Amino acid sequence: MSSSPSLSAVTEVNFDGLVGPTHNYAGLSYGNLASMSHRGAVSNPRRAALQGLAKMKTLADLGVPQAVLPPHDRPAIAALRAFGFSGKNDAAVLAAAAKHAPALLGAASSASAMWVANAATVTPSSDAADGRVHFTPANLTSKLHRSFEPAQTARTLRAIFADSDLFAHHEPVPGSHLFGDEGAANHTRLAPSAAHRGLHVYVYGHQALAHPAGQPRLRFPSRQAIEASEAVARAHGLPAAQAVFIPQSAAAINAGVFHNDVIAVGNDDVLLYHENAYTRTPQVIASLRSAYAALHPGHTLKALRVPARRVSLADAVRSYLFNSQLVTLAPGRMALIAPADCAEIPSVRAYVDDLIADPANPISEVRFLDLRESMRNGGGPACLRLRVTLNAAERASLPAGVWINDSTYPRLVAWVKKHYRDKLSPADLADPALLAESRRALAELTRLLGVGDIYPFQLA
Ligand code: SUG
Repeated sequence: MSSSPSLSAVTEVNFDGLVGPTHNYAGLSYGNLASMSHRGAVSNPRRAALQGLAKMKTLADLGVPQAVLPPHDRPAIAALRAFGFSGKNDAAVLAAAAKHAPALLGAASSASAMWVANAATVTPSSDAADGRVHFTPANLTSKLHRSFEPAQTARTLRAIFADSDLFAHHEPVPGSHLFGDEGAANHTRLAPSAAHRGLHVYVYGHQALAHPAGQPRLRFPSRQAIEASEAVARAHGLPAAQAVFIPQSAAAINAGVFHNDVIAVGNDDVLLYHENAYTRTPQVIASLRSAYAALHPGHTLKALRVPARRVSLADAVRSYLFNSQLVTLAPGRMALIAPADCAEIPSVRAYVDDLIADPANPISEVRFLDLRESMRNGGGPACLRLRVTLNAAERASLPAGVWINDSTYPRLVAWVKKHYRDKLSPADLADPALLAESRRALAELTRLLGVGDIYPFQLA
């Protein structure tokens, strides 16, 4: 396909979740080893938000279009009210929950909405039957604290992607926790470039409607049902030839791979994957190659296998190598945006050095970024971003304030420094001042970003 001006104007935009003021370590995610092992540690929300913003600026400076998604309001008073807590005002609801159900308050206070790879699944307009960009917020039913996110995610996405001629917004996939959907973290789009039609790869952990005897034997929960992924592809009007559904391996889930983006990363025509990522990985990769070749005759998928003898599953999870972002700098030239932890684990460092030096793949440079505040909760570079492929008209319709550039970046840094604490322990979540501070911060942020009135709270 030759690139006409309208096609070359199609680009992938990374929308990163801005870390919220209540970022803390509550040990809420069973099966996510980092979250489990940091339970009760003292966090630094200010540093977390600044680390996230620094990543956004690094990407923007590399010429990769970068935008931001605002945090959710936490503690989630509406969720506490739904659990029966009441009082004359929100501070009273908070006090009652802190006294009678501190664990529930912990879940209602998580800043987990920062990991926007789990916010939604997105289909670009070039792939959808009706020519609009489609969004389905993830239902996140597998974890209580994350199940509070979809309502705000829907409000935020509708406010930013507001033009209904260009954008279509769906309801989250319904059903119980059996039909878990964790969004783009279990989805990758492969294509010769952003402008080409994409092969959408959906990775699932279980089939909810299969007989219990047919379920994988798991130590940790599977968070994605194939039925949920199929529902999203169907609702978005994706042609059958452009959708592939592949099973995660039980070994990976049991090693702490709670999302596919902890064990594989795709970008354009490259898929970097661990050999133990899938059930029968060689057959899975062969099926991807043939679906890709059928969609794009004359093109080949560059599937880069990382052998377990180079990087063990345990080192993959510890380093979050596969949670790196792979970004296109120029046609045929990509950078790996990796967590700093990858540089410190010898097997992973050696593998990355070889990957960059190998002229047979387009990955020619690596940036190691310090995202330790988020990493301690199991959130690396790729968890923090939602990829939205947009053409020029779609980009032009967005509020200007959501883009990260030389004028918005310093404003957001100043905003974080003004509002965020540099220390937070789980006990601090009961502090009514934290609720008030967070709401003041978010109210100001909506003005900075120009996204309108997206939050349900009233300032006291
Ligand atoms: O859902 N951690 C998140 C991390 C999400 C990572 N996202 C991707 N892989 N795309 C989760 O497990 C921990 C919160 C706590 O324990 O306080 C948490 O929710």
